[in-house]
Amino acid sequence: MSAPSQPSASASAPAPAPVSVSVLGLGMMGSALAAALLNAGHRVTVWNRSAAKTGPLVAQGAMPAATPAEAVEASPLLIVCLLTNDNVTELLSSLGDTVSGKTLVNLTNGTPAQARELSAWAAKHDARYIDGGIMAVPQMIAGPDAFVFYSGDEEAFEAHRDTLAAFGGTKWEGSDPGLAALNDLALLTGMYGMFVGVLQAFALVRTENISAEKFSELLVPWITAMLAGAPELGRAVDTGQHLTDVSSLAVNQAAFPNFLATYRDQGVSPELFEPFQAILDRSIAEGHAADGLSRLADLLKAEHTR
Ligand code: FVH
Repeated sequence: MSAPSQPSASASAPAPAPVSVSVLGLGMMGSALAAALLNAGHRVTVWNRSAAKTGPLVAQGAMPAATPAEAVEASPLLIVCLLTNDNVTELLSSLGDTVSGKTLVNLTNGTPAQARELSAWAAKHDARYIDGGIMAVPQMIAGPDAFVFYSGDEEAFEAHRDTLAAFGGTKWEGSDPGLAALNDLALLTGMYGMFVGVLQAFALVRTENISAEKFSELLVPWITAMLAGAPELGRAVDTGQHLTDVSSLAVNQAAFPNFLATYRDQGVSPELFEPFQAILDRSIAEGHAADGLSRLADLLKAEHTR
């Protein structure tokens, strides 16, 4: 398995030779992907369950496929971007052996387990499988900040890397097909956790008619400064050295009831933060009072994996 790589930018690279690519699924994201391939000079065939969505892309030079099988027939490289992997499984089941000899790049959001299952399905049908996790919204595709995690068939990835660079940076995670989804979901976990805190803070300040937008001027630099400590926190998680002289779990556990009480007093639901009190309480009960917050990453693991 190769070492994870940094996203490689496509901006300064020479334009890759035009190739034939089929894009199956033209929702907001699939349409952005197909447009990026067209802009990069490739021959693009498009298919969507609701045929009307092919219109704008055909106007830009794409060829419409009337059926998924026609899209598969048209190109050696197939990009699939549907709503869920259940939709992908259903689509692939209808295609069967027609995918033989093709490279299938699945950019649908899903779980590592689903990616491994789809990879096994592809292998059974003599197709090469690459799973991807898109770290961008459709408007960012092909821009400087977009990148995509990839994992699965490394030879196929290397063969198509230049074409895939049309979407943004390419970040190879390894030959286990589940790794792209794992990294994707881990980054999004950090994002959701952050926004949960931001939204709770907004709800709290609004109870006193403080402008949430104005408050964000304090919040953004504060969160940014706190996040600068993430590598140190990560090191503690990696090494299991959780003892701290900064802010112990005992101190956090003693203070956290103030947060929950304030939410209730001010008429804000504590439902998103009560689980945090519960794990702080468990950390003390299990004897980790002198450790820092990094210990919680261990406590979050299912018992049999600790
Ligand atoms: N949009 C975003 O910001 C995020 C960014 C990160 C990656 N996600 C994931 O990308 C997948 C597609 O998302 P999307 O934004 O394109 O979603 P929609 O615009 O809702 O399009 C959904 C497409 O899926 C087709 N589809 C749904 N069910 C089926 C089915 N049973 N069989 C075949 N196709 C199906 C749908 O077709 P239609 O409704 O137009 O006929 C659209 O093409 C997703 O995994 C995100 O999590 C996007």
